[in-house]
Amino acid sequence: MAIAASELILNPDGSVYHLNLRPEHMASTIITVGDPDRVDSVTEHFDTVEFQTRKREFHTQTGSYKGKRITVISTGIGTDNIDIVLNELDALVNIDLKTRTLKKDLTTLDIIRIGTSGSIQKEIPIDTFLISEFAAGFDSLLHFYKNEGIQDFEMSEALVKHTNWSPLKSKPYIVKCNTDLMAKFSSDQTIKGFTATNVGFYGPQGRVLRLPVQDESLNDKLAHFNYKNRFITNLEMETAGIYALSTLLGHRALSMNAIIANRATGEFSKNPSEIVNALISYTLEKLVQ
Ligand code: R1P
Repeated sequence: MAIAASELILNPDGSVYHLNLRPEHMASTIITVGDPDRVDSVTEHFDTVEFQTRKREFHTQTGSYKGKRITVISTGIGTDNIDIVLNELDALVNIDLKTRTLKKDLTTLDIIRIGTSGSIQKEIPIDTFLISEFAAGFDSLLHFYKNEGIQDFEMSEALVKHTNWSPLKSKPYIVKCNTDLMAKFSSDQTIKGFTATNVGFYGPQGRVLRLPVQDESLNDKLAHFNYKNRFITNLEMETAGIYALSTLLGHRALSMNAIIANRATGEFSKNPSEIVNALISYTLEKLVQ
């Protein structure tokens, strides 16, 4: 059955609605970044850039690094954008856009996020590389999809109990990275982490400017959550959504975080772009090894 024009929206040139991409524009290895300007910071290392486009917060360039074809795309901030990016990237490879029908042979994408993040553990200093082994989504994205078998319900229950999680907030979902990618990108330069993906930057992450928060000890409780010796290490705003939808769609995903802040000590990196650029170089090298 063909997918209706209202459900899979295409632009007049045949590209997908938000990303402005046609299938020939994308590689099967994707790097996602939050900041649209970070796309250039990645592709400045490339041998060639064959294509680029930009619409809203979605800036895309495809090119090659040491002979490997890679697409770099910005997602903007938040898992609401991840819903758009993951579904449209998947449609580009797994739906025939002419007939609007699912392809018989599905393509698996490798999706690597290069993001910035704040540590909530004193022991995880600023200017380190952290790979998210697990992610806890405090947004509700996964709850909108049928998702049997991909969440760790037991760990989620333990987190709800430990934090006395308000039932007015959506229940955290806990998902995992692709372990083959984690092995490929890990080294003595990286630490393995458990990332909390939050729905906002200020109140949801415990930053108080003028507005008091519902639970002012949430970050502290998160930092002390210990589930079978797993500790929540850092906060950001996309990883859980990427892991959740990649797993549901059959893609492989990994989130690499440049730790630019330490919320426990109050420190912020003196040169955040240096650590982000170092993580970009590290990730690109690992991709071609
Ligand atoms: C907040 O400043 C943004 O920075 C982090 C958060 O996840 C959020 O998107 O990641 P990026 O630097 O990749 O955008």
